[in-house]
Amino acid sequence: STDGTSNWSETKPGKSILGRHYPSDQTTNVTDTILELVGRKLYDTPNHPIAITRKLIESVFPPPVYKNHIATYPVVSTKDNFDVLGFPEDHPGRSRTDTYYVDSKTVLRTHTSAHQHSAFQHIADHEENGYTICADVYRRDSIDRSHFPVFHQMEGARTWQLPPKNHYKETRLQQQQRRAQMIRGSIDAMPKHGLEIIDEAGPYNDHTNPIQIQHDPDDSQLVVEHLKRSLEQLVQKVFTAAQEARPDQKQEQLKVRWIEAYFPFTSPSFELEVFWQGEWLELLGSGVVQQSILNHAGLNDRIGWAWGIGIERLAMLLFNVPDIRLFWSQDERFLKQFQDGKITRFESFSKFPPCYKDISFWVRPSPASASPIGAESSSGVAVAAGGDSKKASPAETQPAAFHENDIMEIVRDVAGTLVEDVRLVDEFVHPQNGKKSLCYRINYRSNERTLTNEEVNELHQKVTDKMMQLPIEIR
Ligand code: FA5
Ligand code: MG
Repeated sequence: STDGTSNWSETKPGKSILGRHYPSDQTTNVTDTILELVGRKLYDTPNHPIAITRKLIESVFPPPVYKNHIATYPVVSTKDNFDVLGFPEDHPGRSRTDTYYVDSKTVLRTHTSAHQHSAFQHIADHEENGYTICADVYRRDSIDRSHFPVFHQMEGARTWQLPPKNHYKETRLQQQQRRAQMIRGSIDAMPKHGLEIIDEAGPYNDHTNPIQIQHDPDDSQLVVEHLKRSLEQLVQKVFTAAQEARPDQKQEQLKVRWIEAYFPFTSPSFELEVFWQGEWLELLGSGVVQQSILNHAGLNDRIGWAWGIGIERLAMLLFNVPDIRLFWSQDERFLKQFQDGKITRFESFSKFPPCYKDISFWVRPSPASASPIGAESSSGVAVAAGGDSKKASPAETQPAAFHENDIMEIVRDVAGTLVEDVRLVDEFVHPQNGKKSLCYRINYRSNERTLTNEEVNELHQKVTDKMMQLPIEIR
């Protein structure tokens, strides 16, 4: 340019993602450590448990009713990831503490629902009824054996074009029966399962989990019943597969329950949980699709359901994998245990010793310093969010709020898969000055080898140094 300053887009550093370049801006928070995991295609790696699990889910939701898609490119617009799904402007899922922004308008998708709109349009254009989509997804999230910042989801949806209600020769009851029969027929066609499933949610709840006003309550309840029975088929298949893998041992009955949930893009909404290692583990979110979303895709005359499942979570149950980090392992002792089309019980190789390091600090008093401690951060469910976590810089007059996910991100960035979990172990408020003190315990432990003391000390020092960037005072 004429004034001698160089072109902004040439000098501004950026991110390269699968061959495309994105100039960074002040919103960018995606790290190189995360980008190293982009493009691994575990869902398409022969003999990998993620691929085997993907195929097992597809076998429960097969063509022609469900068209099975894979979405390989992980960068999507905020419009597709949030706006078209009805996320309100202030939804915590949108914040930089929860989501990896490539730039202010572009994110690494946080869920497969980012492709829901185009999948529904595809259905409309091709006169199909349903789909599944498998993809790698990305979230700034807590660190433990069932959470990893890169994971895999599968989304499924099914729609029905119900016959019109205004058939003049029929009574209202006859119309209702004919409409119901469409969905009832496919519910009855599913094989009965012998699982004991606790339904704590019911088909809807007027106050907390309502039927949409556009929907006939009978239609909505049938769609919910079809949704639940379909996903229970999947759970049954997991259970049977696990049993067949170990015919010598009687498998303990899986404990499974439905609970109410909230997503901006479904109502009523439900989550399915499984009892695993002494706790309820969330497998999936689901619900009756918001009619406005179907209408927007040209499916005005249809009603339908959708769900989104964590593939790792299901794979952990299927193969008895105790730690989500193992799916990223390149260790033959892990990889050689799995074979396409087979469900086998993973035999853990010896567990290496843990090394615990604590980090204590004062949180700068700030109006929005709450962190969603104990809540599953989620692309759907509204949890208390800590607001924006822009790195505090001298230029900033307003101190940024502390958010727990910022610690998680630093630990993942420094130590990658060498950390098993990070837990809040102590929290108190100073009686005089009202400042809050937090203590987090980091468990450094490799799945593949014994870490040396020096190595752990070095990692922990790096974590401590990087934490200086946060709006906290190390104690
Ligand atoms: C969603 O992502 C919704 N898009 C699901 C959905 C689709 C609802 C369609 C309704 C209709 P949620 O944020 O709860 O929902 O995540 C879905 C699943 O992903 C969770 O139940 C869990 O199994 C898995 N999951 C979430 N975070 C992680 C993580 N950090 N590591 C591994 N798995 C995770
Ligand atoms: Mg959830």
